[in-house]
Amino acid sequence: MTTVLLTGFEPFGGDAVNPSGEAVHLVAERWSGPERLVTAVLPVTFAGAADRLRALMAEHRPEAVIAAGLAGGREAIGVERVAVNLVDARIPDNDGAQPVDQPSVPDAPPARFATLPVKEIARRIAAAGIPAEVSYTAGTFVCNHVFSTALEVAASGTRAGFVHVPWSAEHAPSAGSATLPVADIARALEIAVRTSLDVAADAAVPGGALH
Ligand code: PCA
Repeated sequence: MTTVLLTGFEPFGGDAVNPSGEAVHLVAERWSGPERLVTAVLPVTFAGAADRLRALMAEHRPEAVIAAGLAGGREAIGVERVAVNLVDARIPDNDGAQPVDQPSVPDAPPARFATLPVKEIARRIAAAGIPAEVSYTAGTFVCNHVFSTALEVAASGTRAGFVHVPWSAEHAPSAGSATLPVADIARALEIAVRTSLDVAADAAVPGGALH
């Protein structure tokens, strides 16, 4: 049976909740197949997150892997295209570790591209009325580290990618923060999963960023 792995993250950086983890729970609750969906919430630690992802991929051998995380301040769902092979932590992780200027995956290329149909995923999420865009940086913190790891492990054929989500409306850090309802975040992740399973080639439409 086809298996897809969807992960979110625990809270970090002083936030009480992480909408990526909450949304992953919602997706799991209402998943009706026919594929098998495996979900997990990863620790926001350099030492733990990548190991956990590697273990999950080894155990479940998914055809597709989508990791999701919070990008507080963003206004749209960001379907990440580029994983840079760099760890440079601007804040400590949940272990208190703050590694600087290290490769995410030793002896791997400087960057890798997501192997999901990123433009089509963003297009379908936007068509569902949820703001979405292709993003060209997943940062250099734990999310990018997990994204790089997923692409390293998936080099053998699994499709893999990363989706950054805004703060949830239910747990906005302050009035005026850019947010989305957690139900919309969950819907966006569902669309990302469905599109990754159903669409082999990405939409050949102009994208990119001017700056
Ligand atoms: N966001 C952080 C780490 C965990 C998360 O949800 C990031 O973007 O790296």
